[in-house]
Amino acid sequence: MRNKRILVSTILTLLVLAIALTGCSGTKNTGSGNTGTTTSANGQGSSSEPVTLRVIAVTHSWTKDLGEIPMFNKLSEEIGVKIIWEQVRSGWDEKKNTILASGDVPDAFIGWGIKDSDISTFSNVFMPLNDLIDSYAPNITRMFKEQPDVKALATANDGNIYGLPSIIPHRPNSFNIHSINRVWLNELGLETPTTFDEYYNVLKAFKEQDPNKNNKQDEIPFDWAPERGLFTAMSMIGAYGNYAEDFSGDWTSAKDGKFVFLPETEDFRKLVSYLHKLYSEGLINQEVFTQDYSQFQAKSKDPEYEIVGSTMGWSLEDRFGSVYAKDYEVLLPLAAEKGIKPVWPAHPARTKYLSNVAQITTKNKNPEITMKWLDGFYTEEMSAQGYYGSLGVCIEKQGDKYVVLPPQDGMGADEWKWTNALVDAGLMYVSPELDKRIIAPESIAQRVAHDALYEPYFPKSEDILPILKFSKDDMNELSIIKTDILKMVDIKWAQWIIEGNIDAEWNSYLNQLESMGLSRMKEIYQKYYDEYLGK
Ligand SMILES: [Ca+2]
Repeated sequence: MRNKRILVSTILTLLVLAIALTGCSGTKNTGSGNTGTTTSANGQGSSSEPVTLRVIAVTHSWTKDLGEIPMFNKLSEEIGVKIIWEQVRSGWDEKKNTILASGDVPDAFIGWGIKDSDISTFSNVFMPLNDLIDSYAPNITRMFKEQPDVKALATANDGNIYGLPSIIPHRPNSFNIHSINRVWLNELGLETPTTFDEYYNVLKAFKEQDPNKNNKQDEIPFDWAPERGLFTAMSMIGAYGNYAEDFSGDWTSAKDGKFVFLPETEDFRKLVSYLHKLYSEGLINQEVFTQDYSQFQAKSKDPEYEIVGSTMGWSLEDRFGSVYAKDYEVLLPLAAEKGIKPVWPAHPARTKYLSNVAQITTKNKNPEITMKWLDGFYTEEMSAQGYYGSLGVCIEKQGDKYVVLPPQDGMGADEWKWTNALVDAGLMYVSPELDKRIIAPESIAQRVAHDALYEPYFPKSEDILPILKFSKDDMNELSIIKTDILKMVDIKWAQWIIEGNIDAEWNSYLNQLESMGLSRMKEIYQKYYDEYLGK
């Protein structure tokens, strides 16, 4: 599994890859069922036949057939298009290159399918959208005017916009939460740990003292998500007081305006040594590197007993389900030693902005109406539904407010929204002003409150690596170097935590990174970072 590359630009990307590993069902097709007459709103004359568009949508595995989601059907009807959805819930990475290389591409992509690197590799497939936006997209134009930084994020190095961005509601600054079982701490009479040594002692007690009281040593003291990504123990590298990962999935960071590659730092070496000690004593899930994302999620929601003591993840509810979640609490950042002020990763631009949520292909014979349709997602009313789901089902208008309704069908709030909306794969513009008028459900309000607990530990802005936009050539070069380097980092990260021996191998590992192009990689990053800083 480690050969799977994770290029995470957003939480969505991580999740879709995680889901891809679960081997869920593949492509589904659904007609929108939205036939009948349309108005001339499409600008194509008064034709009664809607324009048919073939759209590949790469979504979360929980998302229902898009043709069954009321807000999307309403939009299609208003614009005068009939969407033939090809919805991909897993395995997209394996299909993507074949589709892009074959030339048999759809009229448009939406969701998580396409990244900057795909656009530069298959540049003849994607249409520059700048003129179409100017002429046919008043809502997107408004977003760009009000939020110029999101326009900058969407603009490629050649000045063109190939993929549309989004701004989503109710976002914390940090993706990751470190959690601990409060009931177990109470049961065993333990203090909340604040240092690595204290954490070790707590995990040991969790393992040995049967805190879930079933007379079995079934406790998993500490667990994190498989693969490089958002919810791993790499977030603990801030325990040494220096670095915070940037949540790119590439384990990159910054310090005082300088690019940093975390896996070559002393802090990485020390963190891995510490984690090896925990692993070798059975305090870390022994399957942490071989489990897939759904197994990781299933362990913390074991229907019989709480078995996970401490873990990483998006939220308490997401990790433990609504019943167990109340037994857990946020664990504030641990210090490697007493006296160190730890850092916890945060990256507001990555948590609040999405890039590349939609593209139009050069094969599309109706780009104007396609752009009108895409722009329709960015109206206030569609944007208010974009994250939580359709009006009347998931959200209710009360005056100028949009109130998120409770989940149905026995689902938690997360599952309910992922089922009924594109969420982090969606097209929307939630302005700061609209954000306040969308009234969050309790679980989301709680997630934002938990984020605030970490705020005193967030890195200063000079220590957050911004989202950089590389030229095609530099991106291609970076991509080749990073493929080799990250493959080796993945192998050594797992191997050293399981087997130890990092100190003996450290220098030869650094030499290997160097021979794979580490200096050149850092040079490219620094060049764009300097440009970003206006140096
Ligand atoms: Ca037990």
